[in-house]
Amino acid sequence: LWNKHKVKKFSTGEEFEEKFISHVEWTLARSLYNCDDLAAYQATSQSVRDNLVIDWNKTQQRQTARGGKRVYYLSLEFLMGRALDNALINMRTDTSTEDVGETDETLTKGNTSREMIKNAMKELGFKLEDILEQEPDAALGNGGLGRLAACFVDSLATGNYPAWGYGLRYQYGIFAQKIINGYQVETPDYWLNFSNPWEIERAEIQVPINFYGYVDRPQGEQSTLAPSDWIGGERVLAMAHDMPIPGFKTSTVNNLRLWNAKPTTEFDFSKFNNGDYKNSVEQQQRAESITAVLYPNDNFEQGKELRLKQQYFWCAASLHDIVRRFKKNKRPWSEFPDAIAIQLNDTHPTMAIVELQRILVDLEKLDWHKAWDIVTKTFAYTNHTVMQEALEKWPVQLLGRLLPRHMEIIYDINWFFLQSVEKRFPHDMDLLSRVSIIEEAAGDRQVRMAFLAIIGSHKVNGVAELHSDLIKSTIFQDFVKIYGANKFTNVTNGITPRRWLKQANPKLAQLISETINDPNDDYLLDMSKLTELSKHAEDESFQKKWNDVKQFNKLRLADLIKRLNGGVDIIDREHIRNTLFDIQVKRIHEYKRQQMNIFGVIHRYLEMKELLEAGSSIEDVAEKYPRKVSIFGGKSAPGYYMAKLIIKLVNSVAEVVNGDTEIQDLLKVFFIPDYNVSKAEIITPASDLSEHISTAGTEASGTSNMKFVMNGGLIIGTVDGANVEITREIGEDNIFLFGNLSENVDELRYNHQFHSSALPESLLKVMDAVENGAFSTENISEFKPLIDSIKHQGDYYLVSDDFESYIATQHLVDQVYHKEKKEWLKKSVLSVANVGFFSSDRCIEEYAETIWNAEPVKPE
Ligand code: 26W
Repeated sequence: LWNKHKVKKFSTGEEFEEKFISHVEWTLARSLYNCDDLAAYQATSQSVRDNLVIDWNKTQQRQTARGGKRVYYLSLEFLMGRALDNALINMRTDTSTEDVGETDETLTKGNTSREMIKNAMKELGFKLEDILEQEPDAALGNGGLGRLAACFVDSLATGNYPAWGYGLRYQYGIFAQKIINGYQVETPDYWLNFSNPWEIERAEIQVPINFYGYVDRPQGEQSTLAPSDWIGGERVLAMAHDMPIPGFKTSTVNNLRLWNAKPTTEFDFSKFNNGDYKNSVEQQQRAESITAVLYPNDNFEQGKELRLKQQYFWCAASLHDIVRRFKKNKRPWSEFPDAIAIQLNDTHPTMAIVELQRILVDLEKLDWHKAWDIVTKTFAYTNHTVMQEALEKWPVQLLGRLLPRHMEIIYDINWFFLQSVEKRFPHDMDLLSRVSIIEEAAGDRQVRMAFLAIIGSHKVNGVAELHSDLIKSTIFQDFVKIYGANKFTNVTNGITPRRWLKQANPKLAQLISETINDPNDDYLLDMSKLTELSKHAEDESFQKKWNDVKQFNKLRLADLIKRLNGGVDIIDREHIRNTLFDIQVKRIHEYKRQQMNIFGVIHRYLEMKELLEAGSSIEDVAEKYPRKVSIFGGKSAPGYYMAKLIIKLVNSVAEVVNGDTEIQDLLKVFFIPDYNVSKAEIITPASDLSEHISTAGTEASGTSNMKFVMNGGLIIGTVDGANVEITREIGEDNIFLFGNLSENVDELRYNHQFHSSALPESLLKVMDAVENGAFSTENISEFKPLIDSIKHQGDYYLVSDDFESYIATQHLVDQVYHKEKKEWLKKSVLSVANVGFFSSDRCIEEYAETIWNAEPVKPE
């Protein structure tokens, strides 16, 4: 009977329209007469979701039936952005005849399912572009780490890997950034305001999670290694919400499971007896606070109890879910690591290691050592930062109170680990205290989560070659000595070309598919096909088309900037072809050195003014400082004073420069408020030049550098993170590198501390202007802390050491862009031609082969 009434996917425009209308009428309970763009977005998404759900169900059945190894990606952040356009691009409407009766030939082509829906929407009276704009970003992440997780789930589905993502369903994503009077102001991102058509609530999947309480052991049992009972003191429920993750050109639809905290319905007799009804309701409501809000820090650890609660809540729910699925197959526990690989996205999910050990020992009664063997074979850990202030540490006291049994287990893990170290390196007390999971600092003892993650994993990887080398020679040096170098490996980050090329830059995608004769967009699955473009790099008529696409995208960004600037246009559209768009968008952080960028802008402005004062004509000025728009964007952590000051300085400089009629539009500065994924899709394709200028050795990888290159933008950058491999792939002639190398950073810092070396003239000039209030609005010494950090506090990020080579390289950029346009365009084409390595598909394949040992499960 089930077969007779099989649900059907829509596969024609006609069928889509039918679906759409029924969702308007039934799901939304509206009529076509009062269906606005928002309702149309909802109904379209529901219709598309229906198709995905059919494939999603089949994918899960297939993956279960084939019984291969499953991969679980644990990430506290998934910065997904919008889902609808992505689904339209990835979705197959061309299922086999078995599914839909007849196949519509036209639907198998690259673009057509999106085109088909666009046309159908038009017939229904809607414009697809407007409908797409209705969707709020799913902004459940801070920056690079969260967006990486989002690119990974896309590539995992595209590569047909049986893989799920596990995360938290925050009610508030990363805050929305308002710029008021030049300052960042944070406002809550209540993204679930309208119902979210992309999530499927699994009310049947509820996992009880405990906190606090105490540990109990059978009478007479002294050893913490023995199965123990943890009697929790507070209990909440984790409820699953699933998001379908469609692969590109495959019917594989994977799952992203996000947990939501809910109160239990358990009855608290003590409260009842006290007659304290109101208090017991309040206690219940507290449960929901666990998944209320994403912590808005990037690369800075605060150590708040609620954050640890979030982490354990999520790890415990996910592990419970994974173990439940494993147990259905009744395989022996020893086969757990053959069935399951769990990847830890940074140290945030490290408690999953301890939780699995607890499940195996306390609940499943496995011998401690057998259990530990299973645990270490299951987990692998990715490190994303070497910055000390970002390394997670939890006070023993706090962890022991919140999770008493886990604290015991951590002590035992540490005990066995230190014993093994002692055996191999006898009498080295220094080594033991350096590698101990417990840091014995004066007063408060802390659990070092990165060390626990290393000890509990079989592989540890960094995210770019330089970074992976650095972690081996610095923060994890002792562990290389203990475990050998093979435990440590590199998987260079990547980005999904579906979103970051096809979706963000449809014009470029079209030009590419025409030029390399790939009408079905197969290059999006095999980016090595792009090398074909090299042939055309110097072809003038091709260069013109290439440049036209860039101009189109720059105009699109100019429109966005105008809108964000209250309708006031600051970009001279007539000269847009000869205006260099110089963009730096990423989280605001001292190590990323937005301050150096804005100092460079100030330097340029002062030089222009000086030339004018000395009697130069504006044409002469333009000769040396041709047209440029300097664009910034990014959020600061709410409590990060210096980063917020940098934002204020950028806005103050913008006000002065943009209002100065003497320089006649030769230089403009704009800070894009509320930088997010959907804005990045407009911004990235529009860059001529983007800035990736972190102090060498501080940016683990960077991924926006890859996005800009994939869109034909050139890079000005330091020899840091993935910039190194970008240079290797696209050729050193096609990137503007500058600055000191990471191997010299320690010495330079040392010099700043102990010798007061003279700062470069160019930088002094800039700092003088800032100090003299040239850009101050409120009080003259407003920006003093930014100057002091360089002049008097050791210039930790080495702005003064790199400034001159930065300015010189910017000058070179101007010359090539304005005087050697053909050269510029050639570099741009060659960049795209050789960017293939940075597809997250390559990256996922490396994880699968070298870390997970997992195989794709392809649909028939
Ligand atoms: C606990 C506070 C906290 C929050 C987030 C510490 C650390 C983080 C992240 C690990 C920071 C982060 O996003 N790192 C970035 O990860 C990207 C993806 O690998 C890299 O491209 C960036 O270089 C790195 O800064």
